[in-house]
Amino acid sequence: MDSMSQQWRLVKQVIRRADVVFEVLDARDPMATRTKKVEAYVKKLGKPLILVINKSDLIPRSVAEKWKKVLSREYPTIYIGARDRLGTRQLWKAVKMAARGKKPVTVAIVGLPNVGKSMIINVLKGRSSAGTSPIPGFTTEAQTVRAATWLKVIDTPGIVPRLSSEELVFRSALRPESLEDPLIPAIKLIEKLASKDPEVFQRTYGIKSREPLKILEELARRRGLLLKGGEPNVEEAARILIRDWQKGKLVVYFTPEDYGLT
Ligand SMILES: Nc1nc2c(ncn2[C@@H]2O[C@H](COP(=O)(O)OP(=O)(O)OP(=O)(O)O)[C@@H](O)[C@H]2O)c(=O)[nH]1
Ligand SMILES: [Mg+2]
Repeated sequence: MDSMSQQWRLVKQVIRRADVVFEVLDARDPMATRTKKVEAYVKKLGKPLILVINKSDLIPRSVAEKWKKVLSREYPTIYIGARDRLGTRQLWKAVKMAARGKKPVTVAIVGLPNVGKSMIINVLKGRSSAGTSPIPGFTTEAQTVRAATWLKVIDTPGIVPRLSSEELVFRSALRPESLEDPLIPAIKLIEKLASKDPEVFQRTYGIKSREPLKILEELARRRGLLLKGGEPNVEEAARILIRDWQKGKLVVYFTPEDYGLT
């Protein structure tokens, strides 16, 4: 059995133990970071599911509102910024609403790697109790935390969807070190980000070029990443760029309109 099905088995176990499931999404592209498999499983069990758009500090509030409106047609949806403790009240309200007066209540926190599940656990707990990291795949086991006398929350490892490495890189779900060839995924990422915001590399790195390979070459030169012959180490630059996207240093976001939703 590969590790992906092991993680999924573990997440399913946690969902079965929970009364309520919070599916955490990345505000920069909530649609792309949904896991339909999770949603279908929770639905099958007849348990309430709440969509929690996290990292909303990275997008304009108006866009967060639009996503909330669109996604609320399917599931109750809130947006928060767990790192900066934004929307903590909404989070607690959602817990209470979904619990429907049931006490004690157990909430499972699930979603892709790196969306901020462990950070949300810490918000509910009121202090750091789950380890967080910019490296996707950080949490490897389910961890139950008592956030209130009546509330248990369960942190889970990120679910890695079965997608190409390009698609996983775009979802910040893959460690760039694990890529044998980071170049193609990085180029695809540059193209995708530039298609939404052509200025992003100028803004973030001060690099004017709009050509993916040139951007990587320039990034490598500026970081002093040179190969023996003096050529820029574009592979290392590719890893840096992927990491900067994962860390939210490169800021580009997608809107419901990009999905034909209004
Ligand atoms: N900008 C921003 N970054 C956040 C927010 N919440 C979490 N992060 C960052 O996102 C990264 C991942 O956070 P975690 O809580 O470790 O994510 P996770 O979903 O538990 O990840 P795995 O354990 O790998 O599945 C960390 O570097 C956090 O600092 C947020 O609200 N805004
Ligand atoms: Mg985690």
